[in-house]
Amino acid sequence: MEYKFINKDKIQLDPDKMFRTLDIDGNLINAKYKQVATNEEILDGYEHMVLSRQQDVYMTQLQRQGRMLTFAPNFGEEALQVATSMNFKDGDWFVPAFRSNATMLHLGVPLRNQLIYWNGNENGSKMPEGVNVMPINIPIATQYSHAAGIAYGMKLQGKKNVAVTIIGNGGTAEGEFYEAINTASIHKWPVVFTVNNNQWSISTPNHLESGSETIAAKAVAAGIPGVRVDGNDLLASYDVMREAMDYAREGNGPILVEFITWREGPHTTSDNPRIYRTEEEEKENEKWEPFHRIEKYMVDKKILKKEDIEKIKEEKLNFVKEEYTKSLDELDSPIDEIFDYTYEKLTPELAEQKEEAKKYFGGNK
Ligand SMILES: Cc1ncc(C[n+]2csc(CCOP(=O)(O)OP(=O)(O)O)c2C)c(N)n1
Repeated sequence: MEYKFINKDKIQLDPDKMFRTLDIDGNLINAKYKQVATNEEILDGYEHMVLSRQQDVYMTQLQRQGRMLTFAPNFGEEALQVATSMNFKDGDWFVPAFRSNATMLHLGVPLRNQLIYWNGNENGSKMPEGVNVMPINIPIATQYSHAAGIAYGMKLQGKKNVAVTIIGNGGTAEGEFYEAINTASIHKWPVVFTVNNNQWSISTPNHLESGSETIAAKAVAAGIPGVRVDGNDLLASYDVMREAMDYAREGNGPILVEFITWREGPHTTSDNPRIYRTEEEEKENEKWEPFHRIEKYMVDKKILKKEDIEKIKEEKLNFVKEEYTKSLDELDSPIDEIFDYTYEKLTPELAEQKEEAKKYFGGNK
């Protein structure tokens, strides 16, 4: 098979280069661009971008009012996330980071699960049957080993499936990042390792996390392809992910995809970016944000009517509000659940703590 984006000998080392289809206003850079995704896929992907955005908007309000716990918003990273899920086939697996909301929604994780999870109840991590998404894992870069392990398992079973995972640019400074890409490369496990290079790791800028100029360059060490793409460009990200997943699916081994993006919001709701970056810098980078670019393209191609944009936003926001109200009925869980799943039999110390907690909270809740 001929690959357009993947070339093992040409890992993208140049920080000025990345694959891109739409310019800053959403016009096609190359008029001859041939759309790979179908119109239906693009519309569905876009609607999930809006849903994720509205979820972040509403959850931020709730958090400020003390009705939601600390969470990691996805502002500005919706396109690369949906471009990933748009390419999933039955049996593929996704291993999320803590900033993977849009991908998870699009892969069928109910919104209510996420509302419950971020409000402190681990039951939100129980995925419905048939949804191949692992629970959110907070320790950085562990996602890469988990995805590599899943891919290994699928290869042993002779399945034609891939595991896809994502971590932040800061995560690529962890030893686990290198261990996972190296081991998967040696054994040619079908895994697509992706990175949301949003330029920040909380308050640390990327140049203080990475000695290499691009994240894709880190693929050199593992002997795998490393591709850079504009993560705010839905079409370019979709096309690259399509090829990357095909590449892994066809038995060529792993690949590293670096999505270039910009974290529009705070790291989490307990972070204040104004302390370490300026408003001017934010405005400059937000000119490349994902929504206006794909909206312009879709309107030009008659995939979306301009007057429907506000309608879709309103509809998604109402859905988020309704789901939040319903999630409140599912928030409480018995004390036992906090203790019961780590060991088959509780240790004496934990048994004592459980009794104490039950006494303290006066019953089962
Ligand atoms: C192993 C580990 N070390 C430290 C942390 C604390 N921590 C949480 S998020 C974060 C920064 C992550 O930055 P990056 O990997 O760039 O991802 P982003 O949050 O930008 O998506 C840190 C240091 C953690 N969760 N896990």
